[in-house]
Amino acid sequence: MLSRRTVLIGVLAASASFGPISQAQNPAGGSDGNAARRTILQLQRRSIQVNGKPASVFDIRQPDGTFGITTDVGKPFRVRVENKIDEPSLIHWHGLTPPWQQDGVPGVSGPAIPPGGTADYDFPLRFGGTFWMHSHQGLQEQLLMAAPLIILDQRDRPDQQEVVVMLADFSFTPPDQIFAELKKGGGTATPAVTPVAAKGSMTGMKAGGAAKPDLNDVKYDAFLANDRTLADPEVIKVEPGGRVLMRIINSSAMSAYHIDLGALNGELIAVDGFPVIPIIARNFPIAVAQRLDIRLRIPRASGAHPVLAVLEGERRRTGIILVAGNGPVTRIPELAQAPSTALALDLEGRLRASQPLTPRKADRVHTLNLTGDMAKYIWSINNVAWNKDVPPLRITKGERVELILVNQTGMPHPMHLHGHEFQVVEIDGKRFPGAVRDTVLVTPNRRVVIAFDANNPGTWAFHCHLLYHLDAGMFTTLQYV
Ligand SMILES: [Cu+2]
Repeated sequence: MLSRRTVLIGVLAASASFGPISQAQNPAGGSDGNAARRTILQLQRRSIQVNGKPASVFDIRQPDGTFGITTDVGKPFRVRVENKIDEPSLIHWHGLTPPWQQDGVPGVSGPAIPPGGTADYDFPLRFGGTFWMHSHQGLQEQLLMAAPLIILDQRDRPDQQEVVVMLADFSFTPPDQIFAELKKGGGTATPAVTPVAAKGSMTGMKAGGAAKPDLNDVKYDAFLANDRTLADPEVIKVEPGGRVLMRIINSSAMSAYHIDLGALNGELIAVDGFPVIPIIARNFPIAVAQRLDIRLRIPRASGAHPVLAVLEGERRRTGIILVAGNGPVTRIPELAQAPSTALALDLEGRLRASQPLTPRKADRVHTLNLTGDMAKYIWSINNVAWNKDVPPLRITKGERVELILVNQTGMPHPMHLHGHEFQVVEIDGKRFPGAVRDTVLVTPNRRVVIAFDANNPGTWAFHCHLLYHLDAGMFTTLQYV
């Protein structure tokens, strides 16, 4: 018996029987008693200014204007998504562990929400931290269909100000055109795309033999921090002598950065929402889809403290400015003095989870070679570009599973597992109790092993989070009951 006055669309009626997700033709309200307690998220269009020009992008916002969601651990994640754009969409709760039907991957966890439709979500939040949400439909993420998803827990202190920074890469070229140009290869590339085919073979070996990664194969028009460039950055007032928790979310489609704290020391306390034994530094790498929670102690003197994100391998950067007291805000050039390095695995090798998985021998191991053809822009796993006929990787409920990720390409790949947190347990043969997280970078010619417990049965995506690699086929699924 449906107690809610919800009209189910045929295709989703089946999934409704698995769990509380349903897709309604009538919007929130009516006699739906839960509707009042649901957080509404509206997918819509909005206009922003980039480099002085208007751009139409997507938006995920509550009716009161709140961007994304901030909630508390222990509360249910009770959300209704309303699709107010003129194309199908579906939102993935990146890093959360919902029942698989609510994971938001079209064609894997359920169908997309049609224009004008809604979908309901209701599941417990097992842990706190910095997460995010984004469309998993087509290339919508490139047009900023993403928002913060912050789950407060006992780590959040009343005496600390929280600052969320969403990093994004932006192009005036439509995403499908960017993708088409990437697939055409280097010869006819427009300014939006670097001639990838000319940059090196797929193994990353150039003439002369030195391995050098291929980076940044899309040339973006701008890099945004909270929708703004360094020409007109967000300026955030902070308390002199106060504590600030920076929640940095890399929602970029294709771009990784070095977070540059300038003269401030930052205390890295969590990655991808999960606590680590703190590491103090002024520079932290962040790959696509990853998050960094960094605590700052603001000096007592008045002053401006830029928090910058420098594109890997380049001088281009973005960021925000923290201002304490009456500190003057000076313009920060959009180009750093020198190009940064490519992201490496040094920090990953030093990170230690403060709440590691219980040590245990793996019951099942899958080796996943990250493969590709740079010239044709086909990206794959074990040389199979994903399609609906690819069988899921088999695992069994209750197992400790290890995935051996071997990057056989010349590009770095940030690999994301849905529905489970995992622990990094090995890099290039060296075992260690590394960070618990949901997205790990595997740089060219390196081998990274992750471990997780098969405790959330269903069909789950595992993929490279570079948007065009994902769309080109570096994607697979795991399945168990
Ligand atoms: Cu990739």
